[in-house]
Amino acid sequence: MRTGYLGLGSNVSDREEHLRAAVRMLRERGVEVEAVSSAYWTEPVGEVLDQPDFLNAVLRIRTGLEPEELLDLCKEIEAERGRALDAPRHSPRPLDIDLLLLGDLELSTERLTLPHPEVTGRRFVLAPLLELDPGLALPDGMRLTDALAALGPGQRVDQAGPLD
Ligand code: PH2
Ligand code: MG
Ligand code: MG
Repeated sequence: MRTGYLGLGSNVSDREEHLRAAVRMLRERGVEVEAVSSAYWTEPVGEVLDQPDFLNAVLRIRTGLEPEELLDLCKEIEAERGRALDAPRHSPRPLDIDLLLLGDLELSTERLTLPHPEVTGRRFVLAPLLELDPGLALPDGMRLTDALAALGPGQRVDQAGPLD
């Protein structure tokens, strides 16, 4: 069993319901969801800025699944919430589930990189991660409070309400 962290995001239709459904569906499929962060309203970051605001959250999980098995499960749940597999990268989506960290694994395959390469640069990931675990560090020792402090201005993130 490993402890891991999943990032949830939605910027289509009833965002809160998509995030709640992700928690429910992960639990139904045997992933132990130990902790759920608040939901956060966040402005789009990355390649496509002209799209609706996201609702983001982070989960702390316990699972015996191997990384690619967990990835498959996340993709399956995304698809069940109506995410089109052939949609262009970074287009608006009902549900995105990203593997952020899984134990102290560091790996890079064609499908998956752990830790998620964008963890340290995204306020919409760091804020909910640090809400759950203020002392959290990456396997290489990088403290996430330091990563957050190093971010420049921008990337609006507003804590909304609890998800569970
Ligand atoms: N996800 C992206 C790209 N940009 N921006 C915000 N605020 N939240 C996201 O979840 C997000 C994003 C790609 O998955
Ligand atoms: Mg993502
Ligand atoms: Mg994703």
